[in-house]
This record gives sequence, structure tokens and C-alpha cells, in this order.
Amino acid sequence: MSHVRVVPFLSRPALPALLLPSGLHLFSSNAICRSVDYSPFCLVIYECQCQVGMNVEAHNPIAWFDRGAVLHSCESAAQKVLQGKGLQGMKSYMQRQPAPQSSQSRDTQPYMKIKPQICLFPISLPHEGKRNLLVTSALPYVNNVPHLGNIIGCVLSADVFSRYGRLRGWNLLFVCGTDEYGTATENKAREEGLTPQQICDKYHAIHSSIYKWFQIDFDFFGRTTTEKQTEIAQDIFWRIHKHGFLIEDTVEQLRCEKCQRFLADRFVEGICPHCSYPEARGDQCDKCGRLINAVELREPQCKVCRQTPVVRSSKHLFLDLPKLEPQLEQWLEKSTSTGDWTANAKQITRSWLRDGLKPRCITRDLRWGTPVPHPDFKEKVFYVWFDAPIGYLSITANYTDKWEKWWKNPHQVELYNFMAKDNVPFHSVVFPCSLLGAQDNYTLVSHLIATEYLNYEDTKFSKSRGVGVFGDMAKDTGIPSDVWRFYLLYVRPEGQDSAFSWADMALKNNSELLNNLGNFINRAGMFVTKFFEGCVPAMELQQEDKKLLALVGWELQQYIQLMDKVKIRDALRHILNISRHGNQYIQVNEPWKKIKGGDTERQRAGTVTGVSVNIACLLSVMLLPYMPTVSQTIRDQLNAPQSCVNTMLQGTGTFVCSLSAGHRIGTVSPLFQKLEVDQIEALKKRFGGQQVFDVATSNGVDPEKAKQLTQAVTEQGEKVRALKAQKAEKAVITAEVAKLLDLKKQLALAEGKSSEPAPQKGKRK
Ligand code: B3M
Ligand code: ZN
Repeated sequence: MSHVRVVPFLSRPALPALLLPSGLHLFSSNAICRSVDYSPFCLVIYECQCQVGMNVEAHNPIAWFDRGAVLHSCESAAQKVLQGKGLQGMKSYMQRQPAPQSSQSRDTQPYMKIKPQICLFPISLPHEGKRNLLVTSALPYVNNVPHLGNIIGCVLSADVFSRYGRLRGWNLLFVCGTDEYGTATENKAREEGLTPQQICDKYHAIHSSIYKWFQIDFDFFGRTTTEKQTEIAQDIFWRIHKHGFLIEDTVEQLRCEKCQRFLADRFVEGICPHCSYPEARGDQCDKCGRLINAVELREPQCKVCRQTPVVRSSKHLFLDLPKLEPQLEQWLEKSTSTGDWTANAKQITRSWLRDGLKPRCITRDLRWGTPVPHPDFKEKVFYVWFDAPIGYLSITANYTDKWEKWWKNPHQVELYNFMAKDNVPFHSVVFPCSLLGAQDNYTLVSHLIATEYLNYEDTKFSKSRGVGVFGDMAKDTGIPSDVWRFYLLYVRPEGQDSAFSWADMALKNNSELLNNLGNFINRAGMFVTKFFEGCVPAMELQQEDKKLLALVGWELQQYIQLMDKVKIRDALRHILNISRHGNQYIQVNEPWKKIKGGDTERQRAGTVTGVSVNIACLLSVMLLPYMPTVSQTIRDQLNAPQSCVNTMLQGTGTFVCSLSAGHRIGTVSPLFQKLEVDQIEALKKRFGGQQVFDVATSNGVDPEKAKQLTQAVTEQGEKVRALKAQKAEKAVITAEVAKLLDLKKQLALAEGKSSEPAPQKGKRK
């Protein structure tokens, strides 16, 4: 019951409206979501909220449907969502959906034979006597499309760990959402001719759909521009204020007279006063990692217009970090010694403290932000880095009213924060200081998991230059989501920077997935099918088999130890080791020859096959956090009982043979496909290199590009029309429409029709 899928809701910001009076949330189940698109159905529920919720019956959805259908709210919601077709439209839509086929539903949830199916899942709250894990992924900025580096650093790493944690039987909540306030959003809005709210809506949908494609299994994916955010941020602010940890000061600020505004930190750039890095931002230097006050930058420039800004003064509020330092140090000492902080997280934090803490300004002269409630600062909003981490709390509050059970419960809850290393100081120093200063028994981070950087081929990913692979492109490559996940996790910048490379992705796909892992699992299954009529043969373990099983057990132990410590990349190696051992074992024992021999030989072929197919089953479980779809496919092919998922990794984690003699497996087929050199070269050309943004920077008409873009616009237009015709999920359509608009804009540029300013040559942003 802990495997809650919220896929159909992913993009619906107001999921909390679904909170049922009994404290339950309404979700469709894991098994169903895989095979059935519930979008209209979920939208209806969403629209009519709790009125219908009250009538939900877990085990009899048809009754639920009939009861709900007579409610006016349900009917009108259906009218709205299904554009006039009404509830009957919804019913027939649902009845057209195929029955769920996974073995999971057969084993454990008999009522799932009825369709439409609904299950009730309790919302996740900490439980006494359980290991309670609160997992967050850094909240991605909403003003752009995340690239692979962003995805591996935050959401994907957190997803793998959360899935693993659930397999371990831990009680776990995984939240994330888009970080929506700040100048970056205001700027993007200006750039696209939209309001900040429209930008947030648009990109929130894009993020949602990308993470959905990557199978990121959030319990809740929210956003920071909500009422809860205002409420909680202002509460924390007043508490800090009350306890005397705020200082008032007048500051010199950079103002761009040409752009007519104060320059937020990210929009000023210059030479780092500490290390002389020429491209330091106004808040932080990417080279030496130190925090900077924008006015300290040498030779500052407005990033939008490249003019030199002037210094103006304005009254602001500062978080008194020096006053909080003793508390912070005491807490850090404990957290870093008992928790699993990555080496870079500890080191960055140490170097911060060594430099001595200075008061940090938490207010800004902007409009797009959480308002500062203090009457003397009415025109100001909170600095986005004061505000954003509070997003973790408010997003949880939008998931459940009982959010404080997670966030004000340091003794029961362990908090895991996943991020890329440039986010470390905000999570290890500034935010903890806010929470310590607020003195409300907050849950502070226990395990701070920071990745290094993922490069793109031999350069950096760059959003502004369009260099690298972006989340929305991955699905257009035709390479399955699971393979993307696998490769990103295989090169996860764990402990050191690493690089994404197309050629290497093809290589790893072909050698590790196809020849090693896939080959072993497929052979094991095929032997059962071909030599034993699809039934697992009896096994009589000999010395050699026991040796293999011991080896497999050892690899499993390593995997568990590493995963427990969030060494995701290292743990993956042990999965691949197991299939390598397995392949060798098959190679040496040649069951395809022995099956043709006498009784003893045939018996031997049976044992080798039985052992192999059981190892394949174990592999499916170990793979689940990394490749959820492949994992399920393997278990479907083996017709494996659901219990193997629930037991294999719990407790100390021991390998149990879950497919005993006589067990009938399903239909076995290859799991992976070869990636050919020319195919990967074509993809690299199409998606990888300089994106069409180049047209803009070259500032000229480019007939060749224009031709390509015209084609791209046509194709994208067709795609959007098709999606609309299929009544695809709203978030998906929004995302595709956004792409279409971008393409059109680029086309206009290539045709010389627009005078929009060229994007700046970029940094890692
Ligand atoms: N949005 C920065 C980033 O995406 C910022 C993280 C906020 S976490 C509270 O790198
Ligand atoms: Zn520097």
C-alpha cells in the first residue's frame, strides 16, 4: 500500500482539495496507472473535490460511480472537463480502457477486475516505531526546461532513493515542486510576453510532464506560489523576528537604469572579489563557491542589457547568521557526524563556516515573491533563497494538513535533501539558520546528498546556449525512459564530476544492458520456456551453485550497504556484477547441452536453469529503483509473485528463491534493443549540439535553419493536434504547445521576423 502513484494528478497543483474528510487521499493504484490513462476521470474528481470524495468506496467503484453521478457537483465538473460529453462520456471512456494486466493486481487486489477501479491510499505520515524518511529534491526553477544535469542531480537521484526506501519497508514521503518566485521568473515573463503567473503555469506543466516521462515517483509535486507558502513563510519570518534574529540595515544595491529596476543577484555578473573568476553571479561564485554580495563584484554588468549598473540604497532585513552561528555549529556537528552527508556537502559547509558567517539579506525590491508582512517593508518580497526552501514545508502542507507531523518532528523523522552541489550552503547553513531562529521544533536535514556536476560531452550544459540534452528532448529520441534513467544513474556525478556522452550511452546500453543484464535474464527465462515447458524445474544445489548463490548474496549485501548510504551509482555496479556472474555460470554449465543428455545431466540443466531464473527475479527487484518499467516487465515475464518485491530487500536483505519448482512463468521476450552507431550519431546531431538558439545569436536570417524549423513546426503542430484529439492529459498538451510556440519563435528569428534580443552566451544556469 505504500506504493502510491499520483501520476494522473502530477500536474494538478491543487491536489490537497482531494483530501477526504476521513483523512484519506484518493489515488488510482500503481498497477492501474501503468496501463490505463485516467486523465479525464481524475480531472473530474479534481474538479468536484470532496463532495465526491465522501462517496468513495474503495472496493466497489461502480457503486461509487453511480452514487457520484447523481451529484450536481460531479455532473458539472464532468461537463467542464469532458467538454459537454458529461459523465456518460466518462463512463464509456473508462470502459474502453483495457483491464489491468500486471501480476500484481491479480495477486493482491482481486477487486481490481472491476473497472473503473479506485483505491484509497492513506496519506503518508510518520509512524511510531518505523523508520520515517522525508525525502526532498531541490525545487527546480520554473523559468526553464531542466536539462539532464538538473534531472540527475535532484529529482532522479531522490526518486531512486525513495523507491529503494519503499522496497526496504521504510515509511517515506517524497516531495518536490517548482521554485517559482524571483526575478528569473519576472525576466522570463518579460522575454515571453506573458505574466509571471502564466510563466509559472506554463513551465510547471513542462516540468511535470518531463518528470512524469522520467517516471519520477513523487508523492506530491507542488509549487511555491501558493497560499500555504505565504502563510508558512510569513510565520517563520515573524518567529525569527520575535526571537531577535533579524537586523535592519540600509544597503547599497545595484540598479540598472536602462532596465529601470534593481538587479537581483542572478541578473548581475562580474568578477569574483575572492577568486577573480570573471563570471561570478551576484549571489555566488560558481568557481570558489563563496557567497557574494552583488555590490562586491568587480566590474558588474546587468545580465539583461550588459550596462554597468549604479549603486542605490534601500532599507532591508537581514538574517543574523553570526548570532545563530553557535546553535548552527552545535547542530551541524551532530547532523554531519550521525547522518550521511556527502563529502562535498560537508566540505562546502566547513569552508563556509571557516570564512565566518555574515548577516544575509532576506528581502528584495521585487514584486514577484512572497510579500514581507512587516509594515515597514510593505513594498518588498522575500529573497528567493529565503523563500524557496520553505517551499518544502508548504508543498507538504498542500499535500496534507498534518504536514507538521513531518516538519516539526525531528525525533521521529529523518530528512534527506537531494541537490546539486551549488545548492549546498543554502541547505546546510542559511535554511537551517532560518529554522533554528524560528524556534518551532523544526525537522532539520539529517542527510544532505549533493552531486557534483554532470557535463555534456566535453563541455557544460547550458540553458542559455541550448547546449546539451534537455528533459523534453529525451522522450523524442525514441530511447526508453528506463534506458535514460539507467545511463544517467550509471554516470551519476557521485564524488566527482562526470559527463554525459552519446557514444558512451550507446556503449553502455549495448554492453551492460543488452549483452550482460538483458542477455542473462532472457536466457534464464528462455531455458525455462524451451526446456521445461515454462515451469521452473526442480533444483538440487551442488557446490558450484552454492558458490554462485553466496557470491550473489554478497553482491546483494554490497548493494544494500551502498544504497543505504545513498551511493546510487556504486550500488548499480553490483546489479551488473550479479548478471555477469550469472552469465558465466550459464556459460560454464551449458544447460542447452546438458538438457540433451541422460537423467543426471538433465537434472543438472534443471538446477542451473532454476537457479538462474531465480537470480533473474532477484535482479528485477534490485533494478526497481533504477528501471521501474523494466523491473516490472521482468516480473511480468516471470509471472513473479508480488511478495518477492516486498520481502527481498527488507530487514537484512537476503536472497530468497521466490520461484519454486513447478512455478509457471509467463512469456519471455528481449528486454533491450541495440543502439546502432549511426542511430546515435543522428540523435547527437539532432538533439545534442548547438540548438537552434544559434540562429538568434548569429542575429541573421538563416534560410537553411528556417527550412528545418518550418518542418519542425509542422510536425509539432500535428503532434499537438493529435494529442488534443486523443484528449491527452492537460499537462502533456500544455508542454507540447509550449514547445510549438518556442519553435515558432525560433522560426521567426531564422526568418528575420523578430527583433527580440539574442540570449546571452551562457553559463551554467
Ligand atoms: N531553485 C536552485 C536550483 O534549481 C533552486 C533550488 C531551490 S531548493 C529549495 O538550482
Ligand atoms: Zn569566486
